[in-house]
Amino acid sequence: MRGLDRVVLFLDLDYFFAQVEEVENPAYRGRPLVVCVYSGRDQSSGVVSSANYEARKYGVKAGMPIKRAMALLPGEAVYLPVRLSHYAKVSEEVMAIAKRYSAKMRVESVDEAVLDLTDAVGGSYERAEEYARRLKSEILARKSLKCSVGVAPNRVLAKIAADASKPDGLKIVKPHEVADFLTTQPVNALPGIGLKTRQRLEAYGVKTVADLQKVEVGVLERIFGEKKARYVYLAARGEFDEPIQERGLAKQVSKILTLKRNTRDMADVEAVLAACLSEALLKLSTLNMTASRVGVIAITSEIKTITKQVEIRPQTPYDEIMKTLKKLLHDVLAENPSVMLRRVGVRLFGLNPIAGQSKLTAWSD
Ligand code: DCP
Ligand code: CA
Ligand code: CA
Repeated sequence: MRGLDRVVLFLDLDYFFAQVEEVENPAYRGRPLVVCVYSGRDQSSGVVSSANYEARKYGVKAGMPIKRAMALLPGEAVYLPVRLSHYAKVSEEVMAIAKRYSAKMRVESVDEAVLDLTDAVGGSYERAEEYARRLKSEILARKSLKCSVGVAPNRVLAKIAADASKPDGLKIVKPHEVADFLTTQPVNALPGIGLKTRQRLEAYGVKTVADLQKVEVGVLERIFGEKKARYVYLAARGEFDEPIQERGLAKQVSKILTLKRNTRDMADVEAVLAACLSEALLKLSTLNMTASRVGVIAITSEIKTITKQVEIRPQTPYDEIMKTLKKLLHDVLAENPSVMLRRVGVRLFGLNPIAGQSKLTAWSD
């Protein structure tokens, strides 16, 4: 006898940080709104963390320098500083709502969760659709937040479905619909394939997932390396599957970003480092952990990795950690006078749970 069809639901909150600000400040509704990570160099240096759809109409997106966003946006636009611990709290509340739909849930990031609904809905996609609708309306009713939801036979497909349905979307991909749904998607619809990889694939004439399915494993291995090639091979066929389990306790959190160009200029690197720190701190606060060490990661134009770390007090404020990181990076550059930086990152380690608070990954009903 065949087992139940697997039913996986992926939840992604729409323009999350910006939406939280919009919901809590109704006066901003309808205006372009940008949540910013200020690097502290001057009043408007730093990067965009999240933009609402009004701002996106002008071409503003996450990761863009704030100055660039200001040049694109009209005068009525609203610029707000990130409030990471607040978004983490809102995130926890949303995740607590979602958790009631399935005990098999994993929080993937501050605004994403994946739920295995197979048992809860007895393998029925009709019931799964009802679940998804109820989940969306419950999050809207209780938190005033819109989200996009995908339901499909595995996590990768469910995430692609959620992304494809944004904003305020719901997309169900039943097992017999997988092949048609996938083939029409652009390659970068696959999680893990970003804009850079898309460009590399275009050089091989590969644009859609259908094209990607025709690429031989050997070629995939040359492009992606062995491990990722296996993922890409299976994901392109809708077959990459893994059980949905809660994660174990994290030992460290990190975030690395690629610089616009190879450089040794601190002014270029600072904003990117600030964005890395804010994402790393965000992950930390979603885990309800504190860090006792912080490190800078520098990856050179020759792909050599240099790291440097120091101890910090638990719950050291953002600005202070940023100062420490700048100093560490400054030392890295001084000790390696000829290197050019290609990527930089931030790592937080020596993690400990914050006492007395619930922890996302340890929830159960
Ligand atoms: N984020 C950030 N810097 C980035 C990307 C994201 O600070 N470069 C933060 C802000 C986002 C949140 O993480 O609100 C979630 O990231 P998403 O990529 O899901 O972006 P949004 O939720 O803002 O947009 P979407 O509606 O496309 O999901
Ligand atoms: Ca989102
Ligand atoms: Ca997301």
